[in-house]
Amino acid sequence: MKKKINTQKFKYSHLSKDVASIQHSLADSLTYTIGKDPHTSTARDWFSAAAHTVRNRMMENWMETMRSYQKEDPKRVYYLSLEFLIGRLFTSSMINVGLYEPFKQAADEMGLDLDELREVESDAALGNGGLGRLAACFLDSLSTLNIPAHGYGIRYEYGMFNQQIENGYQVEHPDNWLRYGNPWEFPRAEILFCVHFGGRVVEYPDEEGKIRHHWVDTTDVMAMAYDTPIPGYATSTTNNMRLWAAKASRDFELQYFNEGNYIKAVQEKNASENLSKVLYPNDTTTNGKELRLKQQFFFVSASLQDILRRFFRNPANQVENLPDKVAIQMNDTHPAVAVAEMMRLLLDTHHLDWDQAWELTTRIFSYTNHTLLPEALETWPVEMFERLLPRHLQIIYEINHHFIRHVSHMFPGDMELLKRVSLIQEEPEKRIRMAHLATVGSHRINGVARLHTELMKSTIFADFYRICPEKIVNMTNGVTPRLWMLQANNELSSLISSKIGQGWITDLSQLRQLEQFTDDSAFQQAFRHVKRSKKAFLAERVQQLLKVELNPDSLFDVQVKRIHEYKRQLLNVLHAITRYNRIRHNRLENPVPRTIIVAGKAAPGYVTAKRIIKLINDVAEVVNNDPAVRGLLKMVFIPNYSVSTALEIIPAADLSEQISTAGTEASGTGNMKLALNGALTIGTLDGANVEMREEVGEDNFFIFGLTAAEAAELRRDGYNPWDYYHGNWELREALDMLRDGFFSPDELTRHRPLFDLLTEQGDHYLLLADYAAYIAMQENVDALYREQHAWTRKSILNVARMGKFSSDRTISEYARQIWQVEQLKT
Ligand code: 26Q
Repeated sequence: MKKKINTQKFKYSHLSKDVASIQHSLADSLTYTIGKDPHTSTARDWFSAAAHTVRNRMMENWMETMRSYQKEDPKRVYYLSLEFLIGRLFTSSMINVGLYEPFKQAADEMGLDLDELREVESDAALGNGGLGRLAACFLDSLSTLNIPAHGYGIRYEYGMFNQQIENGYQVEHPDNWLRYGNPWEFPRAEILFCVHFGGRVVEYPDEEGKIRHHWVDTTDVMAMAYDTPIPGYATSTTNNMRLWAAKASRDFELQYFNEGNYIKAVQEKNASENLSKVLYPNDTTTNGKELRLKQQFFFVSASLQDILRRFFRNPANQVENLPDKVAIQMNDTHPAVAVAEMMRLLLDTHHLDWDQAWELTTRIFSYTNHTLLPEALETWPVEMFERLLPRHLQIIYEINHHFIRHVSHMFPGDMELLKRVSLIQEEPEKRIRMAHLATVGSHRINGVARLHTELMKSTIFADFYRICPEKIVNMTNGVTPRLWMLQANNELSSLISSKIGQGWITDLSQLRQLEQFTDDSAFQQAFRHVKRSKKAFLAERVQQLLKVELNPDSLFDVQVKRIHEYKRQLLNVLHAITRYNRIRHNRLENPVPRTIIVAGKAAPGYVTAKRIIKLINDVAEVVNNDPAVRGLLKMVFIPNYSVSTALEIIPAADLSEQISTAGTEASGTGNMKLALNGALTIGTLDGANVEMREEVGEDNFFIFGLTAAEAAELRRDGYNPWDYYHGNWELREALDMLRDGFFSPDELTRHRPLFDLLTEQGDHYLLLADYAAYIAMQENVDALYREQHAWTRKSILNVARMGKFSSDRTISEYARQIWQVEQLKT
């Protein structure tokens, strides 16, 4: 802008949050922004008007927050994540900015059905599962705690695929979530960074004769920012989530002239914009696709340029003070190339010497590990790096050189150790180990639950733990109570607030005050009433969707999470089959009606996971249609598990299935969401289950099965699943039904591969070893459920004692122990 703005003349109307003002805005938005009159408006038009009405009421706080950050220039946290599993923002935003009640009234008075409107919004499903949802919960907590923070990620045009079940099989459909526009994002066409790929490195001596490096002849892609405001709960702090979209660079246009090949140039332009096209839908096995590495570097490069630009905007900031103003958290190894990119910027652009650049880099970065599974550890072929990021490869080699020298001084002569910790894996082909790069380049690395962190120290990071024990710390996960209680379960939240006030919403440890009502029969009754109504609502949904009738008085037994062998949905199925056999052969004394609910997506290339989905649907089909079951058992697979469906399923659960093989689930967060909504947990001593049991008390938790140590020992000593097969006739009966096609009369061999997996192929996740203990514990579950009071008592105690698992607590720990950032006063 050439002319200076006369701020005297710059006056916007302050938007208040009373009912009349909301109604006025709705009318204005519909008329002036949407361009519709109320008689021809569709639900989507009204949703858009409503979203704009809410969004407008976040703008002042957002701008004020950004202004104050710029003015005060506090130390900031940058959360780098390839995934943000946000879900819908309409209700969350209203809750956080205090608009929920007046908006409801405003809508009611106008004859608008708020429930219908909110269903119009697409989920922002920019994540696979736990890791992506954790990032979204963290953003909510960062704003709520008034911590200066920025989320950085990719604006995928297509998020997590939509799952349809056709004939019992998973079919993936693209998630075109932006089709009708996204009311929460602000495109920032002027915030544009150039990201380089390919080319080559040239060395040249500078004026002082020092060797410098130029990365030249690159192919460039532009990164354009899209900003989404993230309001905290009951605070004015509104942080920013900045997602990058790929845009072709002008180079592609110039090529039209140079090469005279218009069509080819447009094709290449298109190809470069493919970078941010789609989220990779695998959550465990890393797939070594080049496009994925490009996505990683694309968002890392743009984010670091943005971070440094902001830092240098304050003339008082000098490069050596970077760690006083910048803390960067890497969500798993997906952004780990940031370590090399930061080094490149400090060395090649800011001309620091190696030691200083390295010291700054390690003080800035920290890394969160989310898995111990070896197949999930990211590595990239050196050859691919050389082609796409030749300068970064040089830098990684140099980092490795310095690190290996350091280790060899600490542990002279231990060549095996050097091989194990090297950033480069040599066999069978040369690959870069991203977890090693992230670890060496960070001052702190953390696990996501106590057991997980201890296993990091004793297994995959054992060598690093010897080299620098103080680097590995624990940050037990948490979830935001604003989404997973207030929004998911308004009824439960109101009941709680009526007893202990609203302090628990931002200080979840206050839930402990509920303990005094555990045996209060009026409270028990109200508590049960909430659960019953949530179950009835879910039953209605399932009826509409699947045409299966659920009995809301049966025990709702819920397993919702990605489908994976280690999470052992198959163990759940073995229990379902066993229960079915007991019912139809009248082997149950005092049967408790049960509804087994499963939901979750399988990675599209994960054949076994997809077979498990088909099996669940096949078993459900048989069980739900066998008159011998007499209403004592139902089984449903709810399609397309997502944040939105989670909000409907989780509050309706009586029992939470957390049954991974001990030592495999890093933390789990669904376990926390379910317990906070009053479900009792049946689970193994895995991930955060261990700490949940510690909090709620072992009498209030159904723990079964091998411990992580026992599981490791059993495998080491030679595990033979056939021993369990032959040693337990009910297990054998259930497995034989799979083998013989009992549940697949139209194709008798369909479930053979799953039978084989659990027998001949060694049952890697020890399902057969845990089967008997699991079945026995399910009998205890039934026994307790028969005693309504005893069950409700434990359910209340679970809610009361889950306060530790708020993401506010988690974020406070990161802020103090890793980032050293302060909560701002508001
Ligand atoms: C990596 C490379 C290429 C393509 C995809 C990926 C990829 C993507 C997503 C690898 C892993 C993920 C997601 C992992 C994840 O969700 N882990 C879960 O993180 C939760 C939050 O810490 C934990 O609670 C869960 O235990 C853990 O499984």
